[in-house]
Amino acid sequence: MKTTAGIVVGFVLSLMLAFAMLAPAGAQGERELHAVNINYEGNNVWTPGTYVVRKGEKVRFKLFNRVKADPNVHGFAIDEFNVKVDVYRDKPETVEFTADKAGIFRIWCHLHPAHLAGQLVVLEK
Ligand SMILES: [Cu+2]
Repeated sequence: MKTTAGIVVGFVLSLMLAFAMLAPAGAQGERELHAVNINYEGNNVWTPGTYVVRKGEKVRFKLFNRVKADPNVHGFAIDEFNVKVDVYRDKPETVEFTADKAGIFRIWCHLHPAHLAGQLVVLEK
């Protein structure tokens, strides 16, 4: 029961963060997002789990690995945009790409595919 409540709270927080992330567009056509890898009740996840951008935007992800347990590196990959970055603990990385197609795209750890996946939502406009 406690775990279920925790998952619900985590999900709601992820949604809130995802919508918060949509608001602060930077320069015209650019969007900066932050993704943090954490261990939540034994699961490694990128949080927030869902990110929302608009088609055509230049997207800049700043990536932080805050997991204290080994391994000390986790992957951040979005296959459809040729994103594949190894992110070491406490060594932030940045990746940029143009969201040139709309849809829902999986974000995953290419180093440990069992880790929970997130998603990038690219709105048509
Ligand atoms: Cu991983």
